[in-house]
Amino acid sequence: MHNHGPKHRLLETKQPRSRSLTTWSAGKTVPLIQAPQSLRAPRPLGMVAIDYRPVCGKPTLHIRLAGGTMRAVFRVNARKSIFLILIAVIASLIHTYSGANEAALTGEDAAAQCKALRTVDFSFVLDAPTQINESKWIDATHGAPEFCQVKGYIAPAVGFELRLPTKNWNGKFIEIGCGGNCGTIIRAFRGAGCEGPLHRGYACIVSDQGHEGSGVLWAQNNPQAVIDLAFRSTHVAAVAGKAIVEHYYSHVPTKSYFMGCSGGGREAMMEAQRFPWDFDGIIAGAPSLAPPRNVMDWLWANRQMTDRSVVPALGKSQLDLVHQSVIEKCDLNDGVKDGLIGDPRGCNFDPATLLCGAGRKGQCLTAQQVALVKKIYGSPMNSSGVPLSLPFAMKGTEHYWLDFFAGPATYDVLRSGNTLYGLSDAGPNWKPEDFDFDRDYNRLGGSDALYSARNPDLRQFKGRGGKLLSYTGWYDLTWQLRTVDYYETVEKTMGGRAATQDFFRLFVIPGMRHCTGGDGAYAIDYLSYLEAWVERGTPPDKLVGAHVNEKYLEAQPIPFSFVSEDPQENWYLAASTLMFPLGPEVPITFTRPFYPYPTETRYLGHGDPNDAASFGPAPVQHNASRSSE
Ligand SMILES: [Ca+2]
Repeated sequence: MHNHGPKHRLLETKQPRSRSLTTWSAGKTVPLIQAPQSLRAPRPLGMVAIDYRPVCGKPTLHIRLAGGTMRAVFRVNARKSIFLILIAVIASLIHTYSGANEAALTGEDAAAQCKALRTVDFSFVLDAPTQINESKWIDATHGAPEFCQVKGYIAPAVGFELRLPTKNWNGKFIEIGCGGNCGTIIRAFRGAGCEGPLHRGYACIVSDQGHEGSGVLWAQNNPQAVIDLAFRSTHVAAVAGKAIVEHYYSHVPTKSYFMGCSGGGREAMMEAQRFPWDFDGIIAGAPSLAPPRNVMDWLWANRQMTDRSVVPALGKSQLDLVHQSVIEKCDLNDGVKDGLIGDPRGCNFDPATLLCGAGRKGQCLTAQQVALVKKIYGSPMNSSGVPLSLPFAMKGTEHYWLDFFAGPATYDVLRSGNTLYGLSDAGPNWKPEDFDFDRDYNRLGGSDALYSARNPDLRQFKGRGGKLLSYTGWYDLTWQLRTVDYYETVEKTMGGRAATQDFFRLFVIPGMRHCTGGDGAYAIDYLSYLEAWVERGTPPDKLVGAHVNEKYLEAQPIPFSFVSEDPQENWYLAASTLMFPLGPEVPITFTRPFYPYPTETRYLGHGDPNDAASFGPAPVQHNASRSSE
């Protein structure tokens, strides 16, 4: 059972709008529901189709305009043909121009059509029968554009909100991913949600991925809801969203995008792998590619930090010591001493150098603490020392360990994460302490088949012209190595680096935490780079990121109930609310360029190290995979 209230009766009460097509099935003619134009074929604007075909034995010129809305047939000689073709092209351009005007709904028309959406029957949408419960006009406020707010659900229970701009509709559609276990629509509208794309003129949709509320109780005895979270909700929201967009504007979107991070990054990869025709361009941020293994990895670090105790085995002062020692050792691996390290896999810091004893003055680590730090840097292992997964925590992340591995929210995240993604039959009384590293890793395969998005065969997505931009941070502290591993596997599958980078590029940002924030230049306008790639054919050879001034972040309201005593955590939360492109009011501390993986960024040796212009691409050090799973 689950908690969705009265929104499930759609299919019993609604009738298909059109029965104009029929097909043969099981010995009788059955109705085939007429899908909206977007589901059948794109309606080209200003298309001219010209061909010669004999009619009654005479050569005849056929001219067809705008997907069949006009048709002309002429029996002519060659000279007249050229004249008529010119006329047809001009007519085509006029059609295109008038189409663009038609798309710009304004004033009372827009408001009335918005309100009327609530009564439109979308139950006919193929694979995504949709009910609109509410359509409301929202006036422009505080610099935000006016829009039509549409709320509803896709059968049986994928709740969504769609925002339809009016005066500034750019003709495009975007879906924004959710995060964590989802279950809410509101969260995805903040910061990197629909607000930014709406400013740019996008029609923007986000779903709750098929359930409401936090926790995991909704998943119990509810396989449909599990499937919706796993992969279906993202697809049907795209299908339903496009159908509503087409109805409202009388045009199919010219381009469609998906953008998400973390759980939303997983949705992004799932789309590229399973529904490659949904989107022209996809942004997959810090994708949670293998949730069952991710939660086991996290649990490993938690187990080392807490060892089933309420007092972490490593305190803030020890972790700060380790962090500072790592930076001292490896700061120059990007060519500049600035407190940031580049690729941490090349950092050979040994925590044993901090062991208390003769020759070590000041702060130090006990032998047990040294062993713990090494274990946290390493892969989860069983008691025989066999690695069970990829390493989790990279060097340079130590100052975040206390909050992330042993903080107040960690326990609940691990409990719900393992119950849902890892051990789906663990039951409501299961505790993270119960996970057995000698047994339970071998129970993850069932959930993996549902939730994981690691298929490296992206031929269909590439073949339809799709572009995939993925990113993660070296300080992500979750599954950055799995993202790198996936990218490297795609290169092997798709025929090498060039054959991959012409449609899929990964950027690994030094010093960036999960999705955003941290010590690096984490503020990056990914959507603008993707638009340039998809719409103008300009691939992202280089991204430029910014590090936003902490004082500015401190002054931003944090739209979460959780406020930490550690200012770094609050800066991180505030960073997730930044909108792109960054406005001129946002103060920048430094900027830095990033190149498609595996190319690293390196200081040129001269110039202001706070300026991206002082950096360039380092020669690729390694072509072979450094990680495997
Ligand atoms: Ca450095």
